[in-house]
Amino acid sequence: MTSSLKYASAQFVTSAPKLALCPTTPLAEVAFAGRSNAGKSSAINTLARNKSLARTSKTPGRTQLINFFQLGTHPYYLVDLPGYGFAKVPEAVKQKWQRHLSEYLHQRHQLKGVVLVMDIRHPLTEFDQMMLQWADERHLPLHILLTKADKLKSGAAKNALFQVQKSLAEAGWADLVSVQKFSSLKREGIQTLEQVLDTWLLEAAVLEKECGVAGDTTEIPSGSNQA
Ligand SMILES: Nc1nc2c(ncn2[C@@H]2O[C@H](COP(=O)(O)OP(=O)(O)O)[C@@H](O)[C@H]2O)c(=O)[nH]1
Ligand SMILES: [Mg+2]
Repeated sequence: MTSSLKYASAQFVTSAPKLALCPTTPLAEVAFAGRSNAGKSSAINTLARNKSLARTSKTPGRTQLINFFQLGTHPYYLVDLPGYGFAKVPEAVKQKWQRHLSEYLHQRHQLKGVVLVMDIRHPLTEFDQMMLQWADERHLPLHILLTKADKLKSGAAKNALFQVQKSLAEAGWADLVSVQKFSSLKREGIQTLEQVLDTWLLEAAVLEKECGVAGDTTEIPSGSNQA
């Protein structure tokens, strides 16, 4: 199935260091969160079919801004959040970032869902669990990308997926959280991800239309596949 939204048309719009400076436009957005170096920016680039859109880095912790990418002229943003969990940063800076991230996730009303990116070889870290907790507190849907799946043999990757699903079920997260394998290198899993984002963003558009949110006069793209 092809996607209704034009992810390949994503373009950089702006960066913000914290919630108070994020764009105030009424666009619906989905945020990519995860440990530093997990593969967030690469996943956005893979989705956008543009290797140089979001800056990727071999040096963890360099991106400390919230980066907004708009889908062409559609009223939607993909948001690249700063990574957490990198070691070489003073504790005070880590605390500050954790606060900014928490504020964004708890209070950003344009946020319709979180894509939590994890290295398939190191899933469900303590920070990842905190993100799950924060999303749950707001009843936000969350989709886990187990990325760098190309680093494991097929059987081991399937097993990693199964183990994460099992842990989510045991922790009572299974209802609100979905999970898939992904590889930016092999471009594996793009369609599954697009379907999830389509659902979140197009549902948000329908709800806003029905509720008559001021300022949003944008058409919902035709051929949308929401239920
Ligand atoms: N093999 C492989 N490497 C990846 C994949 N995704 C990202 N990387 C590499 O992992 C490093 C960190 O990626 P980046 O997207 O910058 O991570 P971020 O800090 O979460 O935004 C870079 O060297 C990427 O080339 C993947 O799917 N497969
Ligand atoms: Mg990045």
